[in-house]
Amino acid sequence: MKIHISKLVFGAAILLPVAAPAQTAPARVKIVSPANGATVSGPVKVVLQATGVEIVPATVERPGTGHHHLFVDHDLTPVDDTIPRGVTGILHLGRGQTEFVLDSLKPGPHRVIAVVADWKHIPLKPLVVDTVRFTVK
Ligand SMILES: [Cu+2]
Repeated sequence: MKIHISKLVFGAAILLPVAAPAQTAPARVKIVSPANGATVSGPVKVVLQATGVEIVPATVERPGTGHHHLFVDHDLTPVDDTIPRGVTGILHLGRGQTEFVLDSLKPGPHRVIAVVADWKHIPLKPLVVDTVRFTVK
């Protein structure tokens, strides 16, 4: 058993230098749930997965980081501008959350767009975005 664990640790150590250049790989975001095209019951938990960018609270001013935003049945705002606050359908996950529960979606079709933006709430470039469409029954 001990041999197994040390082998695993050794393996991880070897992988680290290979994984490090991921910083320069293009950042991506994926809405893991709900699945595109799914029919779901409310409340709807949106689960986000980002790669190539560190998801942090909006208060962290550091390159290579950002926080999630959800556009719920709302078109994207201009990508060179600050994502507005206090707008129905636009959510800042400003504490660095990677999940958010939408508890007031009416039955019917919906669209959620996820965008990662920096501490100034300006979308990262190139744009880090994903879209799902789903139906609440
Ligand atoms: Cu924001």
